Amino acid sequence: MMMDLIQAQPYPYELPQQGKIALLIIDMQRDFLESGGFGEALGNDVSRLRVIIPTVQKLLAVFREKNLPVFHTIEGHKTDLSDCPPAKLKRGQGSQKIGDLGTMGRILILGEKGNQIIDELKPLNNEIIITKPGKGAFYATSLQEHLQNQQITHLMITGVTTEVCVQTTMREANDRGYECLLVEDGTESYFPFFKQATLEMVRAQGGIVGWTAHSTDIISALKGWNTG
Ligand code: C5J
Repeated sequence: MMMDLIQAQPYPYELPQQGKIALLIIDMQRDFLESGGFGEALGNDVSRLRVIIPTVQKLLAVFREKNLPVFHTIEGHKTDLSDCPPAKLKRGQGSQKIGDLGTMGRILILGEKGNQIIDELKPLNNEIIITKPGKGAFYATSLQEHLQNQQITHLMITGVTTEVCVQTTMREANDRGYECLLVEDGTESYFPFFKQATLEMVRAQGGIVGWTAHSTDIISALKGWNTG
């Protein structure tokens, strides 16, 4: 049987013959990509992350066109912060912390303006949004249950930031048996060195955490792929 492959590192990534592939878009929320949110409160230049928006839009369009599942995640906490461990609450040296009032509402709080996914990647009604209190998208969420219910075996991972929520999620997914592909130009960090290190780390040792690939190779393989 002919296998459908995506050019990837450390070697070609096989599209599933059985099972399904889903697109995971991690934390593309205003808190990290716009001024006045959590990213800026931690002292970062949030404009750095915006370069990946067109790439993620293109991938999203292909997944929608082919009727393949898409999951969005949002990092955020309940209004009373009961799901935020004191250690996380205390971290950071900026003047603003999680729960403080910023220019986009309370920082990193579910439902606030800053906590919404950016307009450019607005989820459709049939796309699941996973809200998460941690960095990994599996910790204290229903993601695993949704993936299992939909027989998803392969994950294409995008979003921010590469070395924090994206990498944590990819490692969690790898430990749960998913075949993970990190989209090189569909993820970004406030620190270029951290992004590069993460790409190299996950695909090292024969793909110890998974694969990495460029979006153009992914899109051309997906377009020619018969999903059955
Ligand atoms: C961070 C994230 N960096 N989405 N969150 O705190 O990577």
